[in-house]
Order: sequence, then structure tokens, then C-alpha cells
Amino acid sequence: MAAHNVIKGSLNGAGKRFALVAGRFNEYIVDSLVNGARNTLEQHGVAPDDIFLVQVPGCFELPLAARMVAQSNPDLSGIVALGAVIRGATPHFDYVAGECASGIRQVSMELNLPVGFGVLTTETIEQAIERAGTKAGNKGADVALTVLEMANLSDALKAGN
Ligand code: INI
Repeated sequence: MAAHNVIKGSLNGAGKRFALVAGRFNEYIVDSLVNGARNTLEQHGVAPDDIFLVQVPGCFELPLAARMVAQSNPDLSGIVALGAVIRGATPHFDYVAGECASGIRQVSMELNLPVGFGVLTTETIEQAIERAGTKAGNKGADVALTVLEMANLSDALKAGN
């Protein structure tokens, strides 16, 4: 039986504006995430001119960049943060991935703005490639949809639904 009184965001992107904030570290992989996010937003009705890309050195910089972008673009509906942290053999991974994840959550809560965590955190480069548009989907595309849904949820709640 269908549930009543359910509120959720639609996936209609018409009239909405988004920033993609992306790390250049592991750029070959992140480029595929950016393309996946951009294509998905356009397929759901976001005008190409209403999507812009901001690049930063690596994932550690994503939270601050998202905050700066949101503050200088008050008309944004949401931000898709994109990057790839690959463990390899370094404990640096835990610091970069952990700080990035908690920083993005903090910025999203502080600004009351959907900021999606489109950051791959994998053991190997092969696992990252699999999640960047090959056999395990495209994390950029998935997270773009999440941000779009949350942006529409925000509108629905503000409209008193
Ligand atoms: N940045 C990434 O985006 N991915 C990584 O895998 C990575 N590794 O492995 O170190 C990485 N490091 C750079 C980091 O994001 C910052 O740019 C740097 O520490 C300067 O603040």
C-alpha cells in the first residue's frame, strides 16, 4: 500500500543552479566524476549555463572551497563535491578522506545547503576507476542526483509542504 503524507524531493532540475567543486588530485578519475555529475544534472533539466566547475588542489580543500563558493553565490541550489582519495600505502589517506568527509558535512549543515559527498575513497586505483563510470557506476552521477533531490526537498519544505 502506498504511504500517505510522504514528503520527498523531486528530480526536476529546471531553474536550479549548481556548483561542482572538484579536486585535481587523481585528475584522470575526477574528470569522469565531473562529467557524470554534469551530464546527470543536464539530463534532469538543469541548464548547462547553470552548472559551473570550481577546481581545487585536492580533497582536503573541498570543504573550504564549497563554503567560499556558497557564500559568493547565494542563488545556488546545491554543491556537488567531487574527488578521489586512493589509499595506496599511505596513512595520509585517513586524514585527507576523514577531514574531507567531516568538513563537507559541517559546511552543509552550517549553510543549510545540500553539499554532496562525491568523493571516492578506495584501496586501489582500479576500484576508483570502477566507480568513475566503468563497471560500478559513476559516483559523480549518483551524488548529483542526491543533491538535486535534496535541493527540491528544501524547496518543498520551504513552500510549507
Ligand atoms: N588529495 C586527494 O584528493 N586524493 C588523494 O588521494 C590524496 N593523497 O593521497 O594524498 C590527496 N592529497 C592532497 C590533499 O588533498 C591536499 O591537497 C594537500 O594535503 C594540501 O592541503
